[in-house]
Order: sequence, then structure tokens, then C-alpha cells
Amino acid sequence: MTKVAFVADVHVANHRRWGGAMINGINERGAAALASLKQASARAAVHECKMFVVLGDLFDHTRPTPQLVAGTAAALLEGKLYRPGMRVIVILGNHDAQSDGEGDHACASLALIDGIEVIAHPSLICVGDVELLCAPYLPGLASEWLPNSMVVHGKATTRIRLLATHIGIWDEDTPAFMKAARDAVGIGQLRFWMDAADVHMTFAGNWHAFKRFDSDRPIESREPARTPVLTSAVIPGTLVPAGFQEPDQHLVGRMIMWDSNDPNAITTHTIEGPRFHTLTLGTSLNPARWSSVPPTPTTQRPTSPPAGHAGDRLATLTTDSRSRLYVRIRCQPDQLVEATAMRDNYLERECVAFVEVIEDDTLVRDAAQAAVAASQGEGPVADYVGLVEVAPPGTREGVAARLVAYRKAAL
Ligand SMILES: [Mn+2]
Repeated sequence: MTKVAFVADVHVANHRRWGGAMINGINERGAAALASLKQASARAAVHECKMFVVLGDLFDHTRPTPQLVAGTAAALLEGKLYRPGMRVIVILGNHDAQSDGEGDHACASLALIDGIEVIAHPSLICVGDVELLCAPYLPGLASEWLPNSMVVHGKATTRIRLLATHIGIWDEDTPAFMKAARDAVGIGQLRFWMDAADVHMTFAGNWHAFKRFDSDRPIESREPARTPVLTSAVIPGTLVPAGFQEPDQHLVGRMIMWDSNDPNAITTHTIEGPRFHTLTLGTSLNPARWSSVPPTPTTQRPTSPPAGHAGDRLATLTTDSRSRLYVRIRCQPDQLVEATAMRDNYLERECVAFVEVIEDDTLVRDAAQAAVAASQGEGPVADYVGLVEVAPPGTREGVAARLVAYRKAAL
């Protein structure tokens, strides 16, 4: 059996907003990201994974400070303390790459550290009965570079081949403006390339919300007895969300594991860390989903708790990264008093780092800015309006008109 753990989009940085105290060159936001990464590496080792794979955007930008690089290296290597044979593999993402020149990326110095493999070129890594086909991010159209990166290695042998890459993957439910991204491909197209390159399952960093693409179409398998493929591609989502602009906070902070013993299944593991929740007046966070708050018991713990040192250490790491909940309360202008009371209530909880009350019109402005950034025409704006939450109901047309006006003003 060969188990592999995947995380994506860690975006390690000393994020300035709500950055907190800087200690030895790392602020609170940076420390929170490193704590989550460390916890993930440890948990992968405890689950006896043979590979711990970062699917791109390990760093948020191309010039991480030496302190952040050192902290990142230590976090990546945490799991090797009790599972020295676990391979740590880092694939480059778009945020890591300064240019496509040799070594011109944020992970250049990490590549010099014993035990960390930085993958900057398409390559094949064989471990046990698994072949990991690595296709790091390249500039330009993913629909051009991805198939090129996939075909160079010919057909898989008797091993099961997995693809690890950094692309968006869309299906019919994806908003139009995301489908148009240069670094995204359609799931149908991807499945076609996967068949041609003999890839069993794809794991992709880049987009920040967890998503799995299931297939009811059996793929012809090498072993006649094998069950039909159930999952063909997985987006783990961001390991450490960076702000309120991130997708649904229940679709982030996950590590995905795959096991060659059960090659059509994946398991997801919650990794504690910062979370950003936007609430409306009168609603509250569902404690069961409020994963950042102690002492919520988690069902995602290892099924057989590791004995001794490793178990104690993992428990400490989990507590360390259970930091920081950021809450935003959205209200109408005439509800400010009520919203402020709700804010004060949240501020009393020690794990809540930040609470802000925003009037509803801010939502429209944020939506307008996102639409401006994401779209080049009124069609995508209309698609976007179809997706955003609009209150009161029945005002979509009005909001669409305002979005178009804001867009014109912003151009
Ligand atoms: Mn990213």
C-alpha cells in the first residue's frame, strides 16, 4: 500500500492585515500559516503516508523573507521527525514563480534543503506502487502546457499513476468568469488527457475551495476486477485561507489522502487554522463547523492514535494552530446598534481575533469590484449576479444595473 497526502495553496507570508505582533521576523498571520502546515505534515506522517505533496502556492509571493523560508522548511519537515522515509514534495504554483527562468521562484532556497524536493519541471516520481506525475505551473494557457507536461513520460507501467498539478478545473456549475481563466481547464478535457497519459486521479492546487469531480463513467482499467472510477479529480482547496474574499470557509483547511489499497476513494482531514466568516444579523456560527474553536472534538483525528512522542506532539501542534477566528457581520444601515451588540458578544470570545460590522452596501461594492476584476463584459456580470446573495429578494436586476455602473466608473 502507498498512501499520499496532498495540501495546496498555503500562501505562507507575513500578511499585513490583522498581522499582529512580529516575533523573530514572523507575525501572527505568518505563524498561523506555518502552524497549519506543520500540523498537516505531522498528520500525514502519523497516517503513514509515503509522500507529503504541496500542490503549489506554498508561498504567497516570490520574495519570502529568510525567516519565513526557514519556518516553512521546518514545518514541511515536521513529519519526517517520526517518519523519516516520508518524501516531502513541493510543486511550484503561480504565486511561487517570478518567471519561467531556471531557479527564479520563491522555493529556490528550499530546494537546497535535504529532504525537500522542489519540482519546477514536469517529472515523474515513483514510490511503491504509485507514480506521481508532477506538472508544476507554467505561464500561458493551461490547455496548452498541461497536456504537454503530461505526455512526456509515456504510459504507466504496472503502477497507478496520479497527476499533481496547479490548475483550475471547471465543470458546468462553475461561474463563467472562472471558466475563462487562462490557468483553468474543463473536467471533460482533463479526463481526455488523463486517459491518454494513463492517469488514474488528478490532484490540483490553484483554486481555493475544495471540490471533487466524480465520474459515473467507468474508465477501462488494467485489472478487470477493479471497480469503476468514482473520483477522477480533486481540488483540495486552500490549506490556510487568507481573508474574507476566500470561498466558503467550510471548503478550506483540508488535507486530502489517497491510498493505493483503495484507489478510487479519497479521505479528507481538517487542519486547524484561521477562518474568516461573514454573518448576517441574527445568525450565528454553527459550533459543529466552527473548527477553529477549542474544545470542539474532531472526528478527523487518526483512527488509531499514535503512541507516545508522535501523538503528544501532534496534539500540541493541533492546539497551536487552533488560532484566530475572523468574523464580519453584515447588516442594513438601520441595524447598526444590534449589529454592534452582536460584535461585542463575539469579541468576548478569546479565539476571535477580529470582528467588523459592515453595512449592506459594502457588499454591493465588494461584489462590483470582484465583477470588475473578473469580467470583461456584461454577460459575466449577469452570471456573477446570479450567484451572489442579494437582499431583499427580487432586486437582482437593480443590483445588476448598479454593478454595470460601478464597473464603468472603475474602468
Ligand atoms: Mn493560490
